Amino acid sequence: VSQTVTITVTDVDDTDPVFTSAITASFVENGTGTAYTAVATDANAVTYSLGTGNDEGLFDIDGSTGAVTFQASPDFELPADGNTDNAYLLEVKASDGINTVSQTVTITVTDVDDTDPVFTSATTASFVENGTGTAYT
Ligand SMILES: [Ca+2]
Ligand SMILES: [Ca+2]
Ligand SMILES: [Ca+2]
Ligand SMILES: [Ca+2]
Repeated sequence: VSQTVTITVTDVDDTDPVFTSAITASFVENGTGTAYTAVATDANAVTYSLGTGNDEGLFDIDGSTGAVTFQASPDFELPADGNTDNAYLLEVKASDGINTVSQTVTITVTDVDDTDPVFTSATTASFVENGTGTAYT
């Protein structure tokens, strides 16, 4: 006897997501909100996450939008990144549920003048009566 057997090959998503977002961004100190947005394309829905081992612990990422935010507003004068050079390094991951790819992103915190001027002149002066000219500088 004989029988006919049909073997159907089923599809597996074996195509990696592809990052289209930049690998650098800059962010003004003392700011809040999105510092960087990870974007990767794939035939399927992509979810985002952060790696470990760099400065990722200082950031949050929105798994569906890829928006990266500082957990605490960065201070240029007190950099919190590993080597305190205001260049924050993080590994961003994109997954389609099966395949995960990553890229390393550098977010550079830029300086704003947030230091008040400081008076160095004396707080008292004396001036001889009947005089003219500069009384105090
Ligand atoms: Ca895919
Ligand atoms: Ca500052
Ligand atoms: Ca750094
Ligand atoms: Ca500053």
